[in-house]
Amino acid sequence: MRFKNFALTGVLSVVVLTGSAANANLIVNGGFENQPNWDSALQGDSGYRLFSGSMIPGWTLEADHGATIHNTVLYPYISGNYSLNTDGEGWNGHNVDMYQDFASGAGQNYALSFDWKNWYSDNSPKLDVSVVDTVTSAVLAHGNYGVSAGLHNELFNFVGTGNALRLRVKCAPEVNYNDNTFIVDNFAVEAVPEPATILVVASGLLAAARRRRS
Ligand SMILES: [Ca+2]
Ligand SMILES: [Ca+2]
Repeated sequence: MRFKNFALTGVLSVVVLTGSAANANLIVNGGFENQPNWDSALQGDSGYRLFSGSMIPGWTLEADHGATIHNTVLYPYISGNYSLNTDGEGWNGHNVDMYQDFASGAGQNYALSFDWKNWYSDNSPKLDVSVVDTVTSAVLAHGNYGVSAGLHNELFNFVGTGNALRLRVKCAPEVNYNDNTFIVDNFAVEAVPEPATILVVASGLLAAARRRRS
């Protein structure tokens, strides 16, 4: 009876550990809700602001690229108080090209999720989202989107390499103007528990308990 209790306790601890790891978003400011530079933007009005460099916490914009952030006052958004409009207002003849890096564990399963929708229906620019290994350049997740009605919730599963991985959001192809085609929001990368591992650990503990009982 004592060993049976030991086995049960072991199984419960494994479930709790993996469950808590699954809830942490590895992407900083993935919903664009942190906007401390709203009042010092490159341009804007009461409904949007244009940012460059590292003005959006967590994200780095490539040189000569801008990112447009909408609030909820005048222009479309997805959730919270802010969303990204990927045209970057065509600033310097470019659309958005921004990224952020996050650490990955070798062999660890991850899920990338984000939301997007169209505002205008310009077929020239495409929204391009990827996760690339910063050391090997291996592409672990990639999506390219055009004009499609409704709100889209994208989900990619990929396996970590142990290297830093780079989440990039850009337009490919881009256009050199304020196309207003894509609104995106809620970028998240979360470690995913491996059900097979839990079963193996659980059955191992039960087998050990049985051996000690006999
Ligand atoms: Ca948001
Ligand atoms: Ca715009």
